[in-house]
Amino acid sequence: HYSFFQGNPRWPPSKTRLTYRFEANYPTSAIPPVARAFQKWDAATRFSFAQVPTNQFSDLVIGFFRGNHGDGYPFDGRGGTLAHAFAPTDGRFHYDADESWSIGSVPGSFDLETLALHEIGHLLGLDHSSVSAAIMFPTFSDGEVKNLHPDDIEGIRVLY
Ligand code: TQI
Ligand code: CA
Ligand code: ZN
Ligand code: ZN
Repeated sequence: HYSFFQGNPRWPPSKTRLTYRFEANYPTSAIPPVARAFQKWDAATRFSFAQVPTNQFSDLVIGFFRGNHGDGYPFDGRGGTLAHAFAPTDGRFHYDADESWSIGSVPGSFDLETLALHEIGHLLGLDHSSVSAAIMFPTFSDGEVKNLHPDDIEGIRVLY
């Protein structure tokens, strides 16, 4: 079953359009899988998402960082934490640049789109789920590709 963060933080109900941009040194190969993840959340919720240029204001900001990168949650090299995102309405979503990233299922690598689906869930206000097929379930392996599950969609619909 889905869950929310302490105090149910969420985007203001009037805010249905959320913009996102990439920051700093991101691989351009990450743009299409991240865009697909936003499209899937877009189709399943009241939100619409639009990418804006790197130098413009946006609600959500996506970056690739290694080690200590100034937000108090240092990455840990290969293994361990893969990515993190903050609860509403912070908007920051970081990938660990030291991980091996892939597009689709590649043993030993992590699928950029599946990670984005999970971290966008956090950006929107979902915490972890007890449903093993849910994107918000707290276990994820290399080579695994997952999709949004009715439990994730129900969680977002209840929150908003
Ligand atoms: N990163 C953790 C995660 O995204 C970071 C984290 C732990 C977190 N608790 C949180 C972020 C609460 C926001 C709110 O869950 S991770 C998984 C999972 C990670 C973990 O790199 O360990 C997935 C990334 F859920 F399988 F454990 C993606 Cl799917
Ligand atoms: Ca790591
Ligand atoms: Zn970070
Ligand atoms: Zn998580």
